[in-house]
Amino acid sequence: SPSRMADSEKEATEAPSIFDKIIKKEIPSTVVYENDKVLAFRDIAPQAPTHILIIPKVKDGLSGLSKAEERHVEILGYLLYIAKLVAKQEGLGDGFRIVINDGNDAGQSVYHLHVHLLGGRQMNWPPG
Ligand code: DGP
Repeated sequence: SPSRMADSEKEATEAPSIFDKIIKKEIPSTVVYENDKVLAFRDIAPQAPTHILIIPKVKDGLSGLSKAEERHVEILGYLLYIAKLVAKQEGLGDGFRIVINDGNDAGQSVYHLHVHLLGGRQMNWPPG
């Protein structure tokens, strides 16, 4: 739990990322959905015809899913619900994929929790 984390680890989970600047509109992005809790915007390096990132506006220590605590349960569920709404908005009636990369082995590059929504083509399994 955060109370057991070393100060350096707490710093890492709270460190700002490029997504803070996207939330504050200091960096432009193509927003497809927004409310007081979440922001959904197009990925800068799309891996499918539709590739959207859905993020919580308040990070609250969620640098990645591995940092989730019980207090995050509501926002975690909400992110998936918004992913479903955005999938519908994007016309992904034939299917879509949700991805959360966590940590080095998954190739996570931005340490602010984000749900990838991918669609518009046939997805492969297993993923790379
Ligand atoms: P991940 O590898 O799971 O941490 O995904 C991070 C994603 O964020 C990656 O697919 C590229 C995207 N990304 C990084 N910087 C920016 C940016 O400045 N704008 C947008 N729209 N997407 C970004």
